[in-house]
Amino acid sequence: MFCYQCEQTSHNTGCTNFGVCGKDPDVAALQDLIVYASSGLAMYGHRLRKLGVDTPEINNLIMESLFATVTNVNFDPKRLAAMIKKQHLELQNARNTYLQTCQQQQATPENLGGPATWQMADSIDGLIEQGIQASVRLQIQKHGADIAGLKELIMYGLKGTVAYAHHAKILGAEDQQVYDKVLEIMDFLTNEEFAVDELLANALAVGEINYKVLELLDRGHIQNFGKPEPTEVRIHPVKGKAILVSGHDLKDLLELLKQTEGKGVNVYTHGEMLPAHSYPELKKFSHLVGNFGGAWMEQRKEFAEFPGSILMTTNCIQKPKESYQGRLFTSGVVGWPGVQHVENRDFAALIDSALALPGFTEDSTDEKILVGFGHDTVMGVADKVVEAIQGGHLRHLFLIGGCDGAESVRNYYTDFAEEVPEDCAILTLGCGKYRFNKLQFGDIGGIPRLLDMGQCNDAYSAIQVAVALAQVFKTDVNKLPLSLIISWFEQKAVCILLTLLYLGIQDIRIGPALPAFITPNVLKVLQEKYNLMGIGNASQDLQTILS
Ligand code: SF4
Ligand code: SF3
Repeated sequence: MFCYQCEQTSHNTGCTNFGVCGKDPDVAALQDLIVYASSGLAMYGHRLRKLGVDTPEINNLIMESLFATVTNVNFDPKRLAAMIKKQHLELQNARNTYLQTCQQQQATPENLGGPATWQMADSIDGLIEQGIQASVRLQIQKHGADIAGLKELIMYGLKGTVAYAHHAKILGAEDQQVYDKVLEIMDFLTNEEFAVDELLANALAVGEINYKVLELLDRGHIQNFGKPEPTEVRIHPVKGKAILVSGHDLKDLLELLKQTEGKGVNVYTHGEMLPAHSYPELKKFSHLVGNFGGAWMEQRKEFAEFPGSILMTTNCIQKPKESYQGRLFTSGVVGWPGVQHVENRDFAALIDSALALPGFTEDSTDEKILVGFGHDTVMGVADKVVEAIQGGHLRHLFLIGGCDGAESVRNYYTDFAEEVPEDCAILTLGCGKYRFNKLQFGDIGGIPRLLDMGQCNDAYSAIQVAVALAQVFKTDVNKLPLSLIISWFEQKAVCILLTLLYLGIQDIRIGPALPAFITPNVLKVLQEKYNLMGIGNASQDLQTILS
């Protein structure tokens, strides 16, 4: 196997024997084959769209299957193989539709090769062998590290984008332009030869389309759950039966809250579910009692300690410990072999499991943290923020956030947040916030110094606030007293980075390690164009920014 798509990749070069995430070589091969088959679907999909044919099945399948290959989403070979079968069937349909449409429109069909002609092997071993033939390693051998790395930058960005598009679609927010552009870019990646400029332009095109998707998702969240509002969230448990919900899918949470109403079970959020407490349509359920634990990489310890059943709705799942595997459930595209999977949001088995478990036997302290600073809330106090900046009371804003991960070097983000001077404020989002969101930051003239904007996708809110401030100050976002200190881990962070670059945002600090797929040559280009840089030492970086 060869995989270098996430930040924790082995030796920061690539996982070759076994994934640091727990992905074994067979699963890695199946995921590579899924990407390959998705490319074949995109080749036909893109051409069908040019001929005016709608391709909803292709779009849905690409979203679902690429999402399954995002880090820490689906490790279940059976579910992955079933997905591959679905892809193969759809590929045959797409091929037939393409040929028929060409005939009807008296157009000459293109003689497509590569993934468009893929014929599925008839055994799991055969699929694994086909996956090995689709490995990134062969791309590196064929095109060299720079070109292959840029191709993967685009593909990983697309994986993040379609994962967010999948979230948005669940909430009824879609845009045909997004699907068309995804097909077009994936088709482009099936070319035989590439120029660096052309690849960079496509990477920015992913950023552009992802910006649209983030907006769709923001709209979907607000339409379904109301506008996030500042809300205090309890971070210690209360006595009673308990269910813990992790991941990003707020629709799953809503349905679970409905199905648990009046059943005597308390629901807790974990990881990226924390922002749920700020949405009116979710917080209205009194049995959504609080948050338990921190970011994803704490789950093996925290899930073991949690005395109820647990639902993992999206990334990031880790190899379950035996102690809690039997009370862990997955939904959506998430999968782990042997873990019960919830279909169609029917949470009966999960609820029964929680009722049969002891739950918390006593109340803990009612310490709380504040969440819910989406763009509307922050814009609502924009005049105060502007006044504070103009009056010299608010010197600088730092966006510190993104993903979290297990490495101790990620303490950089805690150190940085702790050292931010008292006349500066912090915006945060994603699961990276758990590094410092339980610390006391106080306020500046009534504006909290730590503003939690939500999930990683709520980077959209941060961008909206930056754009609005730039308008007020009649300047460019890059000239605002605002710095971005981003922690990345998986491919959702890659598409957000591409969106920030597409928007022309400069001087971003990213870490803890730079992506292994960005080679020194490519990094040089990004440094020259955007002054993109790695993180260094927290105190020194802070000093440099403020001086
Ligand atoms: Fe390694 Fe990350 Fe790939 Fe897992 S997803 S195999 S940890 S690079
Ligand atoms: Fe976290 Fe996995 Fe990325 Fe949504 S839950 S930010 S790492």
